[in-house]
Amino acid sequence: MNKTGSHSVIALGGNLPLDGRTPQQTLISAIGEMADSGLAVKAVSRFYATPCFPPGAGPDYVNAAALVSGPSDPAALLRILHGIEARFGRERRQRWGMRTLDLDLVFRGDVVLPDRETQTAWRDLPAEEQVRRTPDRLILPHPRLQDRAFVLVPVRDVAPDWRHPLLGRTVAELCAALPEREIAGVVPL
Ligand code: A4P
Ligand code: MG
Repeated sequence: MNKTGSHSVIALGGNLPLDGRTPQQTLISAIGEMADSGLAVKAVSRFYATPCFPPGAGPDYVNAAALVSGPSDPAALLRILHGIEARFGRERRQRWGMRTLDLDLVFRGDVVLPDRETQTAWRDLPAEEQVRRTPDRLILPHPRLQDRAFVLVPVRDVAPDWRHPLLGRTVAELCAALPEREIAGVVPL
């Protein structure tokens, strides 16, 4: 089994300061909290400055990714992540709104949740629906993973060879499929 077989990758992002600390400092502290919450942090990506998506919706983000091993139940892992977000002042006001800290579960091994059809339906959601509809349950792999340079580039640092269980492509291949301009916008700090 490859190294990501029983591991999870968490995408970290933030674009608002918290108590005078920069988003990068918040992300570093959040990784410390993961370890304190019982997750074994195996690798951390570089930190990147990334243009806000959608464009103009706020300041640039800092994004990173962490490879962890944790509870075998991905829902239990997401609960831990939500607890950490709450401790770092995250308020859910607006979908895709500005935030001090966003922790998304990108994948857990090759687990597909809740099932192939539902994951595929969320993945294929038309762009105009994506901002309007929020899943009420855990979707794995994260349905927007393959579209986003600000997720794929940090994830490539920690898990380049992980293969998407439904798309059949590795993270490195998914990255290579994105427009070069989008990859170039993700700049190491
Ligand atoms: N949910 C379902 N599946 C998952 C999963 N795999 N990981 C549920 C995490 N959560 C998952 O998430 C909404 C609901 O999705 C939750 O109930 C959760 O149980 P949320 O974190 O409450 O809301 P959100 O963060 O606004 O949504 P989401 O989908 O995490 O937002 P995105 O799509 O991550 O967008 N621009 C740059 N440059 N960098 C960024 O990091 N982030 C966003 C947030 C927008 N623009 C950005 C960035
Ligand atoms: Mg989120």
